[in-house]
Amino acid sequence: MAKISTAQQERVFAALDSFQIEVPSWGFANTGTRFGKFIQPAAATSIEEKFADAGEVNRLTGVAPTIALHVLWDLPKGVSDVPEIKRLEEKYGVKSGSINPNLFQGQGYKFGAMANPDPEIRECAVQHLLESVELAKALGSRDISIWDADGSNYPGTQSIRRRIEWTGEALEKTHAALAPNQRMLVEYKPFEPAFYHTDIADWGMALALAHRAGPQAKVLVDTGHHYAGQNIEQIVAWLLHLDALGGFHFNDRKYADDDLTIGSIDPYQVFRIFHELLSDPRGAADVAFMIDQSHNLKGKLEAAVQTVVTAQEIYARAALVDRDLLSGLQDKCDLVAAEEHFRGCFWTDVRPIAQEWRRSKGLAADPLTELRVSGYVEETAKVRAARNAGSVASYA
Ligand code: AFD
Ligand code: MN
Ligand code: MN
Repeated sequence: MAKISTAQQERVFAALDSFQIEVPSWGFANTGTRFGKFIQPAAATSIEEKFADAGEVNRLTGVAPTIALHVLWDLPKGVSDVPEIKRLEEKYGVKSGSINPNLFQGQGYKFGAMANPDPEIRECAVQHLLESVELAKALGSRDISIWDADGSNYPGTQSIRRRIEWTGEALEKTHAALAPNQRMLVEYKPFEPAFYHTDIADWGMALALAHRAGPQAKVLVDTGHHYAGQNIEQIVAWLLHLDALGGFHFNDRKYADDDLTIGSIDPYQVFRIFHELLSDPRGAADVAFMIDQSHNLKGKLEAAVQTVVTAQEIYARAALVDRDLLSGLQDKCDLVAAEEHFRGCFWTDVRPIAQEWRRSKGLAADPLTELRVSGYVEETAKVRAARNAGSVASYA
């Protein structure tokens, strides 16, 4: 393997200096699949414990200073929860990040939320979105990250066209409430929980809805929300080209929206996505990196640290690419030389450089090992085990 040049080392350090990724509050609590949950003794059982765990991930990695919050799960009392959240931010050293409305759990949303045929239900959804915007303002959060679970399960049971209009209206009203420094991220997902059509099924629908909503609306790419074989880095390139990319929910998938650890199935795809970002002439500075994973089998904290470190190190590999050299080889159609440089960077072990960067920042060189020797998980399990034992039993 080619030795890493000084220029490459400098690019990697610069990339690691700019790299930040947001952890999801729901990644620390017990979650499961539709077949049940396997309760973890050390899982977070309160918003304070979620902040504590997020704080530990940031203490170990130094690159995860914000936590994504889910409105109903983390802020059940709305704005009256804000003082407590501010206290937790101070205590654990992590700030509130993106605010995630919940338009998928309410019983009234059985046939949809923003696109429910009943105008009263649609209005409830809009009110929830507007409350979420106000919550974000009170917390100083820039992004309201909207995942629309609406759709239908059988052909002919709903009007796709009328639902487009209803969805557009709701997002337009939400956009109108944004503060000048806020953004609305429109997430797309081709299926689940709706299994015939999803109202926002792909990047084109999300883009059209974002354009209709207004200039502060952008598209959110959840890497698990694509059909098998889709070229996600091409979607990323298009959204960057259109200045329409708001951010990512990172995870990996083998079959569906599996929310597996980033890079665990296809790390080369993550590298190709990061290459598009690092190649963006505008620097892709405003593209939010968020994790959307909630591990059922791995330990919550271990998986969170592993995820952050994996994302960081694949980003470092993408920073190895000499984009001027690559561009020249592309112009000459020197295919093998271009590919050898590109994939050679992917295959380069950047862990030594990453460890050197961490030491230069006073961080543990190997956060995962540091977590394991810290005893944090064992200590929290002692405190939380009883509460977790009382949680919903796993599928019998
Ligand atoms: C689920 C959905 C979607 C959403 C997330 C948080 O598939 O990705 O962003 O929950 O609400 O993963
Ligand atoms: Mn997501
Ligand atoms: Mn998802």
